[in-house]
Amino acid sequence: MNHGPRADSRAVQHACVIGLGYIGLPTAAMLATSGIRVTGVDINPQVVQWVSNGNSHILEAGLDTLVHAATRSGNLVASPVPVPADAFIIAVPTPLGPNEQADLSSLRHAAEVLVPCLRSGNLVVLESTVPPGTTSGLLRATLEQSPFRVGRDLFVAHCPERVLPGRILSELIQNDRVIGGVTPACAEAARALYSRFTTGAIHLTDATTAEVVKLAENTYRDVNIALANEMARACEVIGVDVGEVIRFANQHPRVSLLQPGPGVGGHCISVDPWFLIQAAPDTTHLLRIARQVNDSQPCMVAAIAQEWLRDIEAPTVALLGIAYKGNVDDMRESPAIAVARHLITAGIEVRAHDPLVRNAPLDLMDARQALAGCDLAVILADHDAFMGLDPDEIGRLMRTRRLLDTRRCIDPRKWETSGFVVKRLGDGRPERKKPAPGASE
Ligand code: SAJ
Repeated sequence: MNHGPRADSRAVQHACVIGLGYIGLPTAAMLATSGIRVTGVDINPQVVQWVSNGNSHILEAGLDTLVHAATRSGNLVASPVPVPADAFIIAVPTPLGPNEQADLSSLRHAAEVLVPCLRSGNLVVLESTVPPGTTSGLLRATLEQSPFRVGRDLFVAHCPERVLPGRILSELIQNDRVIGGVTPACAEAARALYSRFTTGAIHLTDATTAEVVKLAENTYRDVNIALANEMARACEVIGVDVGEVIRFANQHPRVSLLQPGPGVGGHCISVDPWFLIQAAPDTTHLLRIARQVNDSQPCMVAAIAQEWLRDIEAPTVALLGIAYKGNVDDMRESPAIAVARHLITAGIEVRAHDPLVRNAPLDLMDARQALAGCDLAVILADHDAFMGLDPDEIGRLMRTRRLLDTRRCIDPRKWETSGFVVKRLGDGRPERKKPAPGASE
């Protein structure tokens, strides 16, 4: 097999990172601080302006400092369009489109605009999560609109991002990476670039296998969370506490159950299983069911709240934490939106508070405003900031002292001591405890 030109790590002196989002910006800043000149590209002029000024538009531990250092050193510049470089990394959104099919329009656009910049010997790496066959299909075909042929003049590989929002910078360095090349030489070329900043092992394979590996990782979590959510429902019926069940089951050396919650949000876990279903619709029944279970959690949470508030006329609910999970400011696919929608449809007044989220499709209030006169507080995201909440103070603000903890993150005894009735998802209580004497309920 002719593997084309050989990969040479020293060849990459200038990289162009297309898409300065949750993955692209940290990757660009990391490459720049590893000594490579980087042009970060984004179609959003505000992002280009923001990064050019040395700022991160994403709330992520350590990222502001890294972006500042990268731009100040002169190694990171931002641009609205790609420029010729030795290597290109594509990290653009690949959301779900209509009918649960992948929307690859941003990827198509990114590949098309980099075609005029291509030169012989270039490396193009796709980091975005995509349906199987996209790297060797759509991406390769678009790049070959240039005079160059993949495997002969160009190196093309898929290196799926694996970092956890909230721990992006350390995981970018430490996590193992799977790199799939359109040819083996393509994978080698990408390895040479990633080994500039990765301390984890780099595993080489073909492009489609790497795509399926990424989808398998996130699908594993989706199915596991669906199992935890279904266990929580079963424990409610049986009358035992799912938290204790999971804790003890996980003592088994080969069991690792995840946690129940208000639903699965974020741009990955709730989306990626559909890319597998799209590729193999007749053999992915379990994946569909898991998606249904997780998608129905917000409705479950709203139903529990609604049922609990039946004895109160014109009740008001405060949603605490509307990000898709704890300690992030990210609202994408957040289950909080669906919980709010269900409650509003049921005629319940809904207020929302999140100490981290800046832009939300719900009106946000500060904690005191949101809780004043409320009948139920519902914790939807386990932000660290909520662990320090003072139940006495909150109890004085609320009309009725009820707390529904969908993340099982607070200590119920502390709140019960302050006169709260506390319900945790899957706690299997046959009936809610009566409030402590003297409580305002
Ligand atoms: N969730 C639960 N129960 C749990 C764990 C999570 O209900 O036990 C919920 C969360 O609250 C959230 C959703 O699931 O709404 C997803 O959260 P997550 O922390 O599992 O995942 P993400 O979307 O923040 O990041 C994931 C990570 N994938 C894996 O852990 C396999 C990350 O490594 C990936 O890089 C990222 O997706 C991605 O971009 O694919």
